[in-house]
Amino acid sequence: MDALSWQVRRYDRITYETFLRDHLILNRPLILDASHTASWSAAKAWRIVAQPCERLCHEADLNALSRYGHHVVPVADTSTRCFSEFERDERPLRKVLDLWKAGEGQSLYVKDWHLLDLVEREGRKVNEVYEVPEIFRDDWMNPGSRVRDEEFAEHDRHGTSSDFRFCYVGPAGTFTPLHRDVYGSYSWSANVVGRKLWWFYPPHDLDSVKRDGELVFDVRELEDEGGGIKIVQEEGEIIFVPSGWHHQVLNLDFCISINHNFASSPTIPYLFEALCVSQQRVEESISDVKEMIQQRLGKNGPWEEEWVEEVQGLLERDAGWGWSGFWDMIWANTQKPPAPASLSPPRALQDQYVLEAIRKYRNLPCSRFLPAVNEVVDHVERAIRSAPAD
Ligand SMILES: O=C(O)CCC(=O)C(=O)O
Repeated sequence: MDALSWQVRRYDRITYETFLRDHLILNRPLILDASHTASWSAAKAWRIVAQPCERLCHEADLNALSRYGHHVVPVADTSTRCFSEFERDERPLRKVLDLWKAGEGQSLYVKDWHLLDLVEREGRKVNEVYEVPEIFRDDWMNPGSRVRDEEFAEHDRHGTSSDFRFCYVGPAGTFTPLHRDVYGSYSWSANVVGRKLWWFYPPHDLDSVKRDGELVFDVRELEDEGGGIKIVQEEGEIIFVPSGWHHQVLNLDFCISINHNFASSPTIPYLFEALCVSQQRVEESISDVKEMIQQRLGKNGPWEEEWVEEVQGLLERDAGWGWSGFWDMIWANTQKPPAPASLSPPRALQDQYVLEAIRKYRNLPCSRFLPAVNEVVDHVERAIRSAPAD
């Protein structure tokens, strides 16, 4: 095993307090052992005992996945690179399963399949697949059944409750290139079948995985693989990926995994920072539009309002959300916490994260031109300040 792999602690049991203190707040990875998924329905339904085998190992039961054969899923061809990703298309899962059963399609990787959302839309419950481990229940990005709640839907005009719960299925050798997760979120990933090899690179230490100033696609192209933390995730284990950590993942066996991107109050500074970076990129990419608006309305005229609106619109399309979605998410989750107090940060700490984000947001020049967003921010602040102390 790699010399640095000790940096990823493995737990057979962990309390929420330890998870919060040593991993959420310090932003460090961890692994939960296979006992955390042993009772999942998928752990029983999707595995066949393989033989002969030196260790206890399983093969994927592709027939069990056939019940989802009608789901149209994203499929990456990991033998064909396309810019910073692989070539992708969408097809009914049935077609990919048929290829695999015939021993073909060994480079195809079903990625970002919204299995759990589709199961819910079909009127069933996600417990036919899994159960979210307790320490990950304070999840501000996947509000689950609250999406159907009218009050939440009112605060969901900008797609903040899009689904970030995925299933990944692919043969040995398929892989996910070097990347970090969307929005500055955390993620967790559970191997239901098979083992994966992970390479981790902490934030702010990425020179070793760059070539000509650009991040490499596949760290295996580099001498010493960029010196990252390399760790094997065994079948049944769950890995926690901290915010902003780059990672690459290789399927060592035929793998089926469940992955969530998630956020909670300790993620707010990372989400905030990531949104500022995305906004700056959008502003730079359409600086010509800014000049056009300024010419039309005059540099001393009311150009900023139109410019900010333009930037927020593009940000929502490009990055998936803007300030409106960010504050809607905070409002919704502070009003209706997704997890009980025992599985969430203490109220005072959560308030501290939110109030700091309010302070920073109000210092952004764009915030002067977003009256509807500011109304939500004012609501959030008022709710915190008027709440009785615990
Ligand atoms: O399992 C994979 O191929 C990728 C998983 C991943 O990158 C993640 O969960 O963040």
